[in-house]
Amino acid sequence: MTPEDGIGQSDVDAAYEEGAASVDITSDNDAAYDEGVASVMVGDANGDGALDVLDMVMFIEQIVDGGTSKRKR
Ligand SMILES: [Ca+2]
Repeated sequence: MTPEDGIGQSDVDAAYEEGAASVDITSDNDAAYDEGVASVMVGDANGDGALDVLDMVMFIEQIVDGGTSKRKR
C-alpha cells in the first residue's frame, strides 16, 4: 500500500520514536532521584550518602548529649 501523502508507516514510526524520546521523563529518573535525595538527605548524619544504623547511632548520641555537640556557641 502506497499512502497518498507519501508518508509511510516507517515515517510514522520514526516520528513516534522521536516524539517519545523528546518527552521521555524516565530516562534520567535515577539521576534526578539521586539529586533530590542528596538535597534532602537530612538523615545522613555522617555524610556517607546512605541512611543506616550508623546514622541512627549518631542521632542517638546527639539526643543523649542534648544536641549540644552540634551547636556552635
Ligand atoms: Ca550515613
